[in-house]
Amino acid sequence: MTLIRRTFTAAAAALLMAAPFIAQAQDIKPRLIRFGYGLNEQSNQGRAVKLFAETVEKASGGKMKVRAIGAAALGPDVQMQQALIGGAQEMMVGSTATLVGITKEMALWDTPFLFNSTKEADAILDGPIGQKVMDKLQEKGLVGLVYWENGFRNLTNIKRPVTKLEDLEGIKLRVMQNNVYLDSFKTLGANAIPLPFSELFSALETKTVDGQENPYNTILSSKFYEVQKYLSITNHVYSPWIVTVSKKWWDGLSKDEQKVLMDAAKASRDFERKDTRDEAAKALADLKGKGMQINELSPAESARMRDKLTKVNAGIAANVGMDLWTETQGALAKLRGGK
Ligand code: KDG
Repeated sequence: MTLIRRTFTAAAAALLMAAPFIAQAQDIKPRLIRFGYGLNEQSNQGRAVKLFAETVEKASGGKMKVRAIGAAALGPDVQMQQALIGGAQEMMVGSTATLVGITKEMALWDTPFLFNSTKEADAILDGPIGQKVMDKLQEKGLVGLVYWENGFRNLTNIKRPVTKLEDLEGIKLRVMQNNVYLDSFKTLGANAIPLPFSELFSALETKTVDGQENPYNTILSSKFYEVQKYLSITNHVYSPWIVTVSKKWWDGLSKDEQKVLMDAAKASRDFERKDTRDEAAKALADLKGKGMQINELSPAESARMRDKLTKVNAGIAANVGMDLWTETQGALAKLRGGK
């Protein structure tokens, strides 16, 4: 046998011997998951993403690593959604309201005063109706895992306390990029201006807008109290967040990997809801301590707001589909002890 053949044979033998170790070395290279979100690391959103990351790494024995990337460093919700659809990013959490452009049924969750309590919200979102809406994402290249709680939204502004509907007249109010929010606040007389969350603080600071609406947790964690004087408690809508993954990427995972992610998503949902509610319970006192002037709409004024906003419901029902709308109203009536 010539020298060249002998050398080649020896090299081939060595490679064959090393193959399992190379394979094993490749095996331990962790699967990296980029998880983008819009609030900061200290927010309820950031704390829940951190817990999700820790749970995935532990459950996968280090074979799956989640890189939590907050403060909209990967872009606003709508940009991250496109990155997931294209497969350039693996995971995100964001508002269901910013998903309406992709899946119109998500507008169901924008309905003013849809839920009267977090108990109702959990029951519907985690039940068949929430799953049905979530499943609609798949035809658009996204997979919804769980809903988290953003929370009941309230108004802040620099002009005046909102004690009655007329006080909203002419206030430049930032809203999420979503037609229901736009229509709702135009109906209430505000000058509604859609902006991504990532631009909100600077828009408030430069007085490009006078006010905004968000749950207490976000007003606290995003330090809106530094640039807003009045907080008016309206609880005008319950806003969910939703944890989504790229379907392109999800479909390439093993069943075991998908189970690790789904189990961690459910654990993070339960953690996030409790953490958010605990924080919200003391947020008013915290915000008062930061100098905000707080008022609560009277039941009569709240009823006026509800009545005025039912005008948008017909548009939502037509948009999401009467079957889904009717099913939701029926499920809520049942929860409330109705027929
Ligand atoms: O990633 C930030 C989004 O979750 C955002 O939708 C939060 O409620 C929000 C808002 O007002 O934009």
